Amino acid sequence: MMQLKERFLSFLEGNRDSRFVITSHKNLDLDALCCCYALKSAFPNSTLAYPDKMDSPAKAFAEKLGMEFSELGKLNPSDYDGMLVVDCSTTVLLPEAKKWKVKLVIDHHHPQGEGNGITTPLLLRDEDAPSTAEMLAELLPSVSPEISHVLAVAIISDTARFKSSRASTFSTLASLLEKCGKPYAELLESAEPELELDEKLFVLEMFKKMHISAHGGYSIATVIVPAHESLISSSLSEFSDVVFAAHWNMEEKETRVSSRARKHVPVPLNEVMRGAATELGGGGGGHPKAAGCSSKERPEATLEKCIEVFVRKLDSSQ
Ligand SMILES: [Mn+2]
Repeated sequence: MMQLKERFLSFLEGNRDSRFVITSHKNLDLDALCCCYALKSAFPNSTLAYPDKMDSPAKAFAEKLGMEFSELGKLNPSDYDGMLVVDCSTTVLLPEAKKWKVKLVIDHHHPQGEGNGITTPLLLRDEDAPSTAEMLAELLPSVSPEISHVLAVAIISDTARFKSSRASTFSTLASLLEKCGKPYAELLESAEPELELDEKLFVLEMFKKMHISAHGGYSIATVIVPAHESLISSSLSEFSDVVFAAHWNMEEKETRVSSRARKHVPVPLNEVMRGAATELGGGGGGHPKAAGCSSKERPEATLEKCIEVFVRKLDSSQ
């Protein structure tokens, strides 16, 4: 981490006043949103942008703090000194990066597939960091009370309330909490806002549509959903050991899968997603307990493949 910090600080020294666009992956989550915002504190002339949309916790928090984000597609690369990317290092989740000169990438995800990496002269990656926010708390030379607030919310959210954490997650969070002076309960409400009634009803409807199986002592739930596949997979994984939720994306003519595993499941889902995607002509990756993939096959065939790859990897691990 020390070496990453030196590289970050020397980049900062030469580029502090530059006009960058700071952005992250599609469907901005809290870690992505908050890291963009926190990074701008070090590059104050920069513009914040999102590639397509924000998920609902990110949207609510951006509104609460009055964060201003532009639509990335409406910005012209020639008006800026380049792009900085946080919480993402793959063009699968940020295709626009190909049109920009990306000067810096800060990410905690495992690289996703051959040839999909965002091209940049400075890649700061820490795969052991449970959130990019934890990396930024360490990298930034100074962190104001407001930025402490923002990074703390991102850490609580991206660790799924500390399901993925390490010792420094707690010490970093403790110091951020002290600096921002906010009660933990308020940060938790921002990190995990209560769902709207229609969202809750939608999740409950999807429970009725799921298929249930078991293999090697683990329950597997699969479901085809009309939207919100990551909300559904994380909701179902409150109970099922493994979940695959698939959604057919009409525009892209592809299936998107969101998968989750409970903490005792020995097979890393990012490997399952990468394996399934490779066999189905798509991209895949993520984290061991939360991953996703795209596929050119229909949802039914894609889910079958996900289960097949999971079972194969489970059998070879047992
Ligand atoms: Mn993240």
